[in-house]
This record gives sequence, C-alpha cells and structure tokens, in this order.
Amino acid sequence: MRVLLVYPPFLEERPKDYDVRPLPIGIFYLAALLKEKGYQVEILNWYNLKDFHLAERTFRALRPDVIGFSIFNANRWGGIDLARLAKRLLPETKIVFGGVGATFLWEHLLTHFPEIDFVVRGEGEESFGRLLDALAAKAPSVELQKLPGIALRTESGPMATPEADFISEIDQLPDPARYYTFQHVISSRGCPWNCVFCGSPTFWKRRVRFHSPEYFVEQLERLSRRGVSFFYVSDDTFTLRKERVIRICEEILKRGLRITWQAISRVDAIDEEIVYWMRRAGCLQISFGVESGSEKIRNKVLNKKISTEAIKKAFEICRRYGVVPRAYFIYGCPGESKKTIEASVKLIKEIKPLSMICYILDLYPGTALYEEFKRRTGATDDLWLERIEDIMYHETDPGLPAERVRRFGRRLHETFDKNFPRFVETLDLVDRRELYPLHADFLTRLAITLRYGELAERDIPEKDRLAERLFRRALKYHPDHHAYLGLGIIYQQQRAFQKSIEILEQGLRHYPHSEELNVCQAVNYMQLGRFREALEHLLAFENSAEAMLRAAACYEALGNLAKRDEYLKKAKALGAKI
Ligand code: B12
Ligand code: SF4
Repeated sequence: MRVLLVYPPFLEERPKDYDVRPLPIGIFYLAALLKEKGYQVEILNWYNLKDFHLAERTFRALRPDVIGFSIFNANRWGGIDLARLAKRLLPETKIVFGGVGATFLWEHLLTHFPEIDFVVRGEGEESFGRLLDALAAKAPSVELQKLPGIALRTESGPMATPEADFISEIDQLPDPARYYTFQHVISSRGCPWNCVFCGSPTFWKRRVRFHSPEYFVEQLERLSRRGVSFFYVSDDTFTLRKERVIRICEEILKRGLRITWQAISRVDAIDEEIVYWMRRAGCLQISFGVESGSEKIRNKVLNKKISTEAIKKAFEICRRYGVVPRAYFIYGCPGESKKTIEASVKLIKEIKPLSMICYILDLYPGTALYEEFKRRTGATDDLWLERIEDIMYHETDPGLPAERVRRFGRRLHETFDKNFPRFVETLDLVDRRELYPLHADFLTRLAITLRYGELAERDIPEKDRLAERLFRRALKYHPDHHAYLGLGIIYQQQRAFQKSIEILEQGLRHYPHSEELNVCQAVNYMQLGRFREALEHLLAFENSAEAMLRAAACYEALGNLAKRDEYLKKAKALGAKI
C-alpha cells in the first residue's frame, strides 16, 4: 500500500518561516514505523505550497492509497484544500488527518468536510498503523469502529472510538534517523505541568515517557554522521530528570560527537550541575517559558506555577555557564494592563535574557483556555469554518483593544533591545578552567549573533562596539578562531587596516592554515596596496575560488597579466563567476 504523508501549507505567509518550515517530528516517527511495516511511504513538506497544480501532478503520479495530513491549527485549511483536491482526483484514496490540530477538532472536521475519511487522535504511530493494516485488509466499517484512537464517519454521523493507550516504551519505535535526516529531535514525550494555553497536557495527558539516553544519542550520532551538526532538542521540558540529562551529555561527550544544540526547559527544572553538563556537551541555548512578570498572570491566569525567584535563578545560572537563556513571554492575556506589562518589563531588566521571544496569547483547541473561551462566549468549534489560522485571546476580550496589545508588545521588545548592551556587559562567567574555550565560543557566538544573526535585525544600540568588546573578551579566555576573524572583519570594515592586520596576525599564529583568516588578511594588504604580502596569504589556497580571484587581482595590480590570467582560469575552474 502506498502512503503519502503531507505537511500542508499555512494560510498566512510569514515574513520569516523558520517556525513553520520544519516538518513535525511526529511525521518522521510515523514514516519510519510504516516503512518497517512494509508500506511504501513518502513525505512531502508542503508548508509553503502555492501551486496546487504541483499537488495535482503529484497526486496523479503517485496515486497513493492513503494520504495522511499532519495538522496544526494554522495549516488546517491547507490540509482541507489539499484533501478536497485529492478526493476529486482519486476518489478511492483514503484521507486521514492527524496531529495536534486534528485531534481536538475531529468532530468538527468530520462533520463539515466530507473529503476527510478518518482522524487519528493523539499519538499516531500505533493507531495509524492499525488503521492502515485494516484498510489494507479492506476491513468493513464495523471493524474500523473497533480500532482505538481514531474518529470516523458512520451512518449516524461522526464518531470517535475509545482512546488508544500510549505506547509504553517509546524506545521500541524505530529510530526515524535510520531513514530520514532532520534537525528537530525529541528525547521524551509529554509534560507533567498544566499551563492553560498549552496543548501538551491534554494531548499527552501529563504523562511523560522518555527515550533512553542510548536511543537518543544513537539518533544524534546517526544524524551527525549525515552532516547534521546543530539540533533543536524540542522536548517540552528536556531537563525533567537530572540524572538522565547528565547521562545523555556524558554519552555525547564519550562518543565525541561534534555537535551543538539548544533545548527547552522550565526554570524550576534546572540547576548548576545540569547546565554545566549541557554546556560541555554542546548546548548553546536553553529556552524558558517565563510568560509574564506579573505573578498573577503567570501563576493564576496561565497556571504556569513558577516563582519569580526560580526564574531569576535559572537565568543567572545560564548566564554564568555561558548558555544563552532565552525568555518566552506571552502578552495580551486576561487581565493584561499597563501595570502587568510594566511587571514584565521589570522582570526582563532583572533576569537579563540574551534572547527573547514574545507571543500574543492564542487560543488553541485542546487547551483549558480555549474551553474557557467557549464557555464564556458560547462559541462553538464552528468558528473554525472561517478561513483563519487562529484566534488571539484579546480578540475575544473587549477590554483589550488590538492597538493596545500591539503597544504592549512594542514595550517588551524595546525593553529588551535598549537594555541588551547592559545584559551583555554584566555577564559574569563562572571561573572554571575546563570551560574557558567554551566561554570564548559563547562570547564569540553572541557577537556573531549581534552582527549577523537574530539580534542583527533588532534595534540594539551600538551593536558593532558591543560585538568588538565581546570578541576581545572571548580572546581573553581562549584563542578562538572566529573571534580573531570577527575582529579582523570589524576593523577592516572600519577601514582600520593596520589594526585588522595586527589582530589577524595573532590569529594566524594559532591557525596558520585558516583560509578565512588568510583571505581576510590578504584583503587588508590589498587595501593598503601591498600586493606581494597579500599574495603570501592567498597562493596556498589553490582550492578556493575566492583566494584565486583575489590573487588574480593582485597580479593585475602588479602588472603581471600572464599570472593574472592563470589565476583567473583557476578561479573559473573552481566555479567563480567572472
Ligand atoms: C517542538 C515544537 C515546535 C517546534 C517544531 C519542531 C517540529 N519540527 O516538530 C517549533 C519551535 C518549530 C514549533 C513551532 C510552532 N509551534 Co510548536 N510545538 C512544539 C512542541 C513543544 C512539541 C512537538 C512535538 O515534537 N511533539 C512530539 C511528536 C512526537 O508529536 P507530533 O509531532 O505532534 O506527532 C505525533 C502526533 O501528533 C501524531 N501526528 C502528527 N502528524 C500526524 C499525521 C498523521 C497522518 C497522523 C495519523 C498522525 C499524526 O502522531 C505523531 C507521532 O505520535 C508542541 C507541544 C507538544 N508537546 O506537542 C508545540 C505545539 C505543537 N506548537 C504549537 C504552535 C502553536 C506552534 C507555532 C504555530 C508557534 C507560533 N506561534 O509560531 C509554530 C508553528 C507550527 C510548527 N510548524 O510547529 C502548538 C500547536 C497548537 C495547534 N493546535 O496548532 C503546540 C501544541 C504548543 C501549544 N501552544 O499548545 N513548535
Ligand atoms: S507550557 Fe511548557 S510547562 Fe506548561 S504544560 Fe506546556 S509544555 Fe508543560
């Protein structure tokens, strides 16, 4: 049987699509299991599909027996539109919706959209596997109605079968890294807490199941052998079990994996020892849901259950160990006011995050907040018949006009941007010798993020001066290659060529064969008209189109046209566009 798994397009186009581009992790788990069961599986990441003719051609060419759509709230319509198209072209093909966006809206979806045949509710592997087996065996509807964990249409209307049990040992699932390459990974499923805005408690029923450190690190190793060197560890709370996290980190170090990664945690689920091990094993950033500076909003309204003290402590630990603490804030909450936003502003200034993301509170089916909204307003799931991605809480609260909420958002962002230089200048890294190279790496990365990464677009004052100081500070800990290069480039851009030459000379003492340092140095000499010295830094890099091109320019300046042509030819052979 041929199965097509599709991640359908989102309704709205985003200026930055890094949040929606990655395929949901679950798709890889599903596909790996189906492959091992002998099904032919194909995955299509159509998160930004615009041309439905492409979908039409694909459906016609592949003629899948089953198409499974992975649904979030925001790509629900993309799934419905594609399902409609598929059903028109291939009426015999069974359409299955799964994922968090389908699980809680199964009744709505089956009631209003005849093109959807089944919804798989909750954890997908076993339920989908059983459904496919039954479809392959052409089981009649009465048999299908006995399969746990699904919903389907019967003569009397949509019905859900009893809930399926969770897979007891998730290590038994085939490792998707055997078949696929991906960057988002999870080492556990579920979260014991119960925040009202989050789908996890209802979806995973507050039970947490863990992959063993061996399973997880084996997966990382498989992926890293295929060239993945950075991972998003996307567990709801990666650090739930301290001993396990430390074992994972030790295993990464034991296997000598040269990887970096980031993780999600809670402020009350980390301590110094965990952060120390995570840093040593390549962790660059830990994200924490801080949500609000107002205790009332955080703990009463959102039910986050974390204290201000715990927040401060977690951020302090990360800052001392050279791990970027990222703060997630939510605004536009019930009871939000200037006062509560000022409480967030105060907290931001105190905890000094080095990265911050602010979301407007959304209402997702499956969350306690969404249920409360339905009770409060009498709304029903029919509201999803409108072509909208989601509903923001403030749209349901006359006390919170949109413009006011936007102002709140601006205030939070401005606070972060304006204070960021101080957040960086006050970093006080823990004095442990074995961490020195990592400290240098941390400071260098911060500087690079300021100049080229997510912070480059923010309105942070005096970014270049800050970056320069960070690079300099990094070099006090360790002769970091990128810090030398970063400084060399900054001075070069300031046209302080002699200064740039001096710092790059220092770098070249440690990394004489570095192409980047040598080419950057050559550029300095070229700018000063010292072409022979520039050539000394270029000629060794016979495999670099850029070095060969610059060498040709040097020869031209020196009047040696034969050599110029020789090097132009070399550059061309290496792919340089001349
Ligand atoms: C990691 C994560 C991310 C990562 C995505 C990593 C990735 N590639 O998956 C990032 C940071 C990119 C992200 C982004 C966003 N996320 Co997110 N994210 C999560 C998180 C914390 C974990 C998801 C996860 O890995 N689960 C574990 C795996 C095994 O489960 P799964 O992928 O859901 O798949 C299983 C089942 O759902 C099902 N299944 C899935 N697809 C299909 C398809 C078929 C055919 C079948 C049969 C079954 C099936 O079977 C799978 C295996 O058991 C969840 C919370 C949670 N705990 O679920 C929120 C969550 C999914 N995210 C959420 C949101 C809102 C977003 C954003 C829209 C945020 C934003 N404002 O921009 C974006 C965009 C959506 C997107 N592409 O993910 C919401 C979704 C709410 C909703 N109903 O739509 C959640 C539930 C959190 C919440 N607020 O409640 N997210
Ligand atoms: S927001 Fe985080 S801590 Fe709260 S229930 Fe969701 S995953 Fe757990």
